[in-house]
Amino acid sequence: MHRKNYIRNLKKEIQELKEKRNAVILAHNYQRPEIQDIADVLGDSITLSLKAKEINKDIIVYCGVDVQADIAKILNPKKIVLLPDINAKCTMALMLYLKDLKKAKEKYPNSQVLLYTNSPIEMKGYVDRLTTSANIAEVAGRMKTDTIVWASDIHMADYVAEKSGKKVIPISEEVVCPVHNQLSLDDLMDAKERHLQAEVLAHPECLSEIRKKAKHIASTEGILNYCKKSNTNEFIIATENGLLYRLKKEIPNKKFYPASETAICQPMKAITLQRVRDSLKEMKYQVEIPKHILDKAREAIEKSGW
Ligand code: CIZ
Ligand code: SF4
Repeated sequence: MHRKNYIRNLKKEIQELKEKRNAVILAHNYQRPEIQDIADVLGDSITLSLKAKEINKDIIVYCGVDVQADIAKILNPKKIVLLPDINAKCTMALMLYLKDLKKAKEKYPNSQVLLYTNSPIEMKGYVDRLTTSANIAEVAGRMKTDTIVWASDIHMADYVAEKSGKKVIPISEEVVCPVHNQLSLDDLMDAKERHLQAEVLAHPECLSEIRKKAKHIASTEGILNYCKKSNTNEFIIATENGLLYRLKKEIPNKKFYPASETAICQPMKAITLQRVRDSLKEMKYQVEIPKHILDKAREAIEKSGW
């Protein structure tokens, strides 16, 4: 079959199955263009999961990585949440271990633990507070402690310290998002030389030397909103490059350039049209979270104020 027909048929099948199952498709801003095109809602993890609460559908198809689909389930416990590909696992979350978190907590008994959403489910059932990239400053700032044990990316640990003025102790010096960690200052300076008028916008997972060059630091949704409102017409985007598709589509009169051509998250791209179709057809892979973890994680989210 001609490729165009194949894709058109797949999209039609997805649409029909979506209606039959009474489902909504959520897609993270790092998803492939064709997945962004079929999504009912696009966004960062907090936008997607909070919007899903307001949508009266039985099933959520979560196009993103496993650890973000967990948040959708925690906030929508009565709905069925489907992750279309079991291999869509955040590489950074795979570097995190509950035993390292417990060790840090023992070493700093007066601390509170702050966890980033991209983390294993058993850790979400253990912590005091949970944050996404969109609300770090607020959540960290509201914590009634001077010492935060930070259970995630070391570059974000620096960012949390800068934003909150608190002592931030990462549970391991080795945890990074490989996609943002490989985005070098050399790459960024090359992009700046090619696009002299462009403003740099960066994600908090970037190295501090990249963040220092940025006009604005925000989650992917924050970057999109900033570009919509700004009087500037050209931007260099320092994050995973899936976001550029959405920026170009929703803001066609402005120009967007990647800070690095190689900032691509493979697990995010594991979700394909075929996987979404199969997911709706076979009701797989359902996100299941033990009740005690789900309750504890929801409590941490409520205490965090989102
Ligand atoms: O969309 C973002 O900013 C990322 C990468 C994480 C999140 O919080 O969804
Ligand atoms: Fe995980 Fe990094 Fe991919 Fe985000 S970009 S899903 S933090 S590996």
